[in-house]
Amino acid sequence: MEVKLHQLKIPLKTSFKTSYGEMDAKEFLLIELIDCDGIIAYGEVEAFARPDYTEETIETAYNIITTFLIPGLQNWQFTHPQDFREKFKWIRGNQMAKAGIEMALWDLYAKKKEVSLQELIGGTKQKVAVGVSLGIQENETALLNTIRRYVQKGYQRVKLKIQPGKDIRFIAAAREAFPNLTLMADANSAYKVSDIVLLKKLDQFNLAMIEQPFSEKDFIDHAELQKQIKTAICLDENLRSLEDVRQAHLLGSCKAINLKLARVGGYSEALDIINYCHQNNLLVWCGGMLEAGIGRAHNLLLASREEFVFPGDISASSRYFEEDIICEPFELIGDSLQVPKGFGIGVTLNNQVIKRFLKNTKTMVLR
Ligand code: OSB
Ligand code: MG
Repeated sequence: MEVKLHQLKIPLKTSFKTSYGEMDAKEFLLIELIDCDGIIAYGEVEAFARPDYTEETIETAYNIITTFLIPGLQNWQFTHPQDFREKFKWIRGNQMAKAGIEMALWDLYAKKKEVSLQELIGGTKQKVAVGVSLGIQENETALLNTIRRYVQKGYQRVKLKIQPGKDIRFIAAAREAFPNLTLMADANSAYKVSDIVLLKKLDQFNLAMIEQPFSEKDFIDHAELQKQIKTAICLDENLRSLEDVRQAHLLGSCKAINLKLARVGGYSEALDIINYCHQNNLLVWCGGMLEAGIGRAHNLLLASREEFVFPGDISASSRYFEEDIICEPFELIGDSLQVPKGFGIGVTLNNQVIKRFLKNTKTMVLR
């Protein structure tokens, strides 16, 4: 088997601002596995350039992949992609590095079996209703204009990033202008327990949920806030595994789960989390990492499972990019995206676009 790690950097159409920082390009690793029969499979490593969302960066992921994961695949009698998680359990953390390789192995396995990856992971929907995540805007007018643009495109669920000073007034303005829109807020850990009084004011705006108000290590303060408000709290940064989801549930820290393949180390853990949420009445929905086409396709396949009833952060390719890296960019039809068909992941690389944004490729050969 041969593994190619492509380092890409694609400019975003507009910069994306959260409570922790601003991004104007999507930098990531594209994983290409080529097996002995010439079958090609794909994964995407979603770690960002800076360790500000989680601890991982592109560089740390590159290191874990080239030093441990790829060499660890040498001589491995790979029977099912589900075995990947157990084999590399000894590597602590580094979920995004693991997820990039694991999702490519699932694609490879599906292509070898000549089935769709969607079928393999239990997805059934042909199309998936999606939402959009909007970065923090300069002022309320800019925010309302931005929301309006996306609503006109068809999005019916809008997530607004918030931070101290750009919260209550922004959300109030959005709710007033769009009384029936499914709205939610995401703080990316920007608040402290002393902000509970302020956060409780968000309860009046009929938000679908409030995502990750407190620290990425905190379960206790989230539980306290959840006790005091009727709006569902959703956790994101905290949840790296099924065990984290279980703790959050048992402590009452949230009612909703933002599930990202990248953040939990891939499909095996994600599927266990979906089952747990389904059995325990937690709303599970698919989050996003400004994925390029390969990561976006993997997200969509996952979100095509019946358990996903709340629209995910899986917007059309054109939300972030002038051009996507796949030949079948995702386009909004109504409020939905079409799930790719065909063996494996169901999308193919647009080599012209890739060439334009490629910084480097490393090839590793396994025997
Ligand atoms: O908190 O969900 C988040 C993007 C980068 C890092 C964290 C988050 C996000 C988003 C955007 O909200 C989701 C997307 O559109 O891909
Ligand atoms: Mg979030």
